[in-house]
Amino acid sequence: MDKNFLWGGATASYQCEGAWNVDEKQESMWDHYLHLQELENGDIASDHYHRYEEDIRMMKEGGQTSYRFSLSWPRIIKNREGEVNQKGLDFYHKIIDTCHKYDIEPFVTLYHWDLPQYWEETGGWLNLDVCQAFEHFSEVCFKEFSDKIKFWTTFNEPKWFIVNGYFIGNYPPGLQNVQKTMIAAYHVMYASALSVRAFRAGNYPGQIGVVHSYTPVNGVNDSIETKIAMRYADNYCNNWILDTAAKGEFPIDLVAKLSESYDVSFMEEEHLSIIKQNTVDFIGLNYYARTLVKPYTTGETQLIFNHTGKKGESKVVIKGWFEQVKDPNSEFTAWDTEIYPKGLEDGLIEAYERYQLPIFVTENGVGVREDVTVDCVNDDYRISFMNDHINAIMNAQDAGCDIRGYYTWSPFDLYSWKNGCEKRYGLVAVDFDNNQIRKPKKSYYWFKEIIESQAKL
Ligand code: BGP
Repeated sequence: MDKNFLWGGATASYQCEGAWNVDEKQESMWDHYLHLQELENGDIASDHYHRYEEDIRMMKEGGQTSYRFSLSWPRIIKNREGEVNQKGLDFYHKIIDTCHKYDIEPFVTLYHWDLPQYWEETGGWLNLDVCQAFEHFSEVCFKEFSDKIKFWTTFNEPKWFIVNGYFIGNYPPGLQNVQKTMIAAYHVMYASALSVRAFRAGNYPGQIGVVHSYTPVNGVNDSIETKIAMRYADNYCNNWILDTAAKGEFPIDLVAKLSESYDVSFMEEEHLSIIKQNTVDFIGLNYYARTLVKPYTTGETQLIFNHTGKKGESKVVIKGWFEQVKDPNSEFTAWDTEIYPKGLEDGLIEAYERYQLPIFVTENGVGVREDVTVDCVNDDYRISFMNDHINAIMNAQDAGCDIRGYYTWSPFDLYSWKNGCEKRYGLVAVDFDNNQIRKPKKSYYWFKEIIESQAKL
């Protein structure tokens, strides 16, 4: 690996900070939704708000060279008028300064799903005004932090929060409406371009990208029908984010297909030209698994997401488009995620060929139930998972891809959206029931050795 290759872990404000109503932080759509539904929430999470120093120090002691985290919009902006909360800015200055103190490169996400509830109340991502509000929030952050930050990203995983929030309905705002899914998706990609435009206009140092939940698509066979299903799946899973952010255009065949049944008049020339002119400098790919598809044959659209950790619950069928299938030869986690490192290698090669932009693997990890009361969690499964995925990255680099970093999800245990805290990804165990005690797992030491051995090459 190149000497400048970044090795680290990724988190999201809502999933780790806690302190949900401290220091004038406003309510986010997730606070509101989970409180209303009386579900396990991130009110305290890993209490990173108060323990960030310890967490970042442990990253350093674990050999890591970068920390990917998100800025909470409702912590920084107080209201729809755009008033800034100095205490919110101060908190992120402390995070960033602590990173620099430990020689850790901060890698910033502007939006990791915690929309201020005061915007959700006006329609959230269905409201075009929210795009301008996001541009304002971005500008506040660029002005405040850009002398300390080299790597920015606009959105984390547009596909995941839009599809879950507007199509499946298992995330806030809990809608199941295709027309609204399209509008929200479009607004998010437009907002991302506005943020890139503000970044360029301010001539800030550093680079800006977007982060995508990448699921490279494979087919069950080589038939024409399967190839068509694969194209539908690729448009649905990947292209509307990556093509739009990296090439400045929505996939033409996707728009044509959707316009047969839905109203696409919200796509205005002025927005499209802003999207066209404001593409990203790099792409961040979060990789957990691929999507294996067969042609759609029969039945209604069905999207079931496994939040219980009981194997076999999930299902993805998009009527007329494709059906996701499970490879009988693969291993799956209790939450139905396929373990398939080869998908990362193939996917990186495909993405690099297609976009010719530097790539960061911005998330990769495995979620499991673990007993964290022991001295050191023996997570050999995580070691083997990470090892195979890091090898996949090396293979892709050998094939000529420009890959600049690897972030595991996550450097320490966090709250997992709708799954609660029992689905653990961390290299450091957090005992949520016992004073938030942190203890490195076996994988933490293993990762340190990998990073150090790479640095010696
Ligand atoms: C990604 C998100 C993260 C994180 C991770 C694990 O999609 O960017 O926020 O949560 O997946 O997912 P989960 O917590 O649902 O298992």
